[in-house]
Amino acid sequence: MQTATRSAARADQFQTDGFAIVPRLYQDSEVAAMLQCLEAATTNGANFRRSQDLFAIRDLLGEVPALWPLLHTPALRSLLGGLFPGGCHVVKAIYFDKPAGSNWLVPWHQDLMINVDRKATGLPGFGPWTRKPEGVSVQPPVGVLENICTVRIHLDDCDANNGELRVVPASHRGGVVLAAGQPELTPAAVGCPVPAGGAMLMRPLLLHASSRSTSDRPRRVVHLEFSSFELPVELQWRERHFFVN
Ligand SMILES: O=C(O)CCC(=O)C(=O)O
Repeated sequence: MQTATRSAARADQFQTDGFAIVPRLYQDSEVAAMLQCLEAATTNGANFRRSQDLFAIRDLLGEVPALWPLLHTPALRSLLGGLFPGGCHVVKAIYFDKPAGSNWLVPWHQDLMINVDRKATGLPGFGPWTRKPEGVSVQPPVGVLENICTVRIHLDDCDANNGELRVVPASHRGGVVLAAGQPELTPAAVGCPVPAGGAMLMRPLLLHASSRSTSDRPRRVVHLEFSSFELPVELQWRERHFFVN
């Protein structure tokens, strides 16, 4: 398939199903540079979580700003240009390392919370609020979530054995799904294998989960959320570090 046709098919799938796979967004040398940068990062503070089943860095681009020039390639800009013609900001970034044999599993959920700089009570449609050591988060109106595109960049080959994401196609179109409504939807789930250097695009409202790893291979992912939405003046995105245009 020609590149333009492939891009159009991917855009259609993203629109309809709420996710799409880009098999090759980064070259091997670019992935190697990202891994080197992450390995050099310090591992202390509220944004770092390390156990035998998971190593995670929250506010990744605040903690490891040297990673951004490695991520922000012409290929990423071109991908995002199709989704946000007027430009967008990174609004959340997390590194997930699910090591070989990890027991870390993630049950079915939607990503409903955004990270903000403060609690601003009385904003219509915003809530509930949470306050954790790393900062304040809030569930915004559905329109804010519908504007976000998550790009999960895979640094290792990922498949059903080492914790691929499972998703329910098109489940992002029904707004917030209550826990009682999930069993009706999850039998339609599909697995999302992604090769190293590839990326998975998804809408935060897409129902997703991931399993334990039964493999001797790690599964390292850079999770980036992008948005062009301007929050009400009382609030700022807590991790709005970089603009892409
Ligand atoms: O990376 C995973 O396995 C799950 C991550 C996830 O569900 C999330 O970021 O919401």
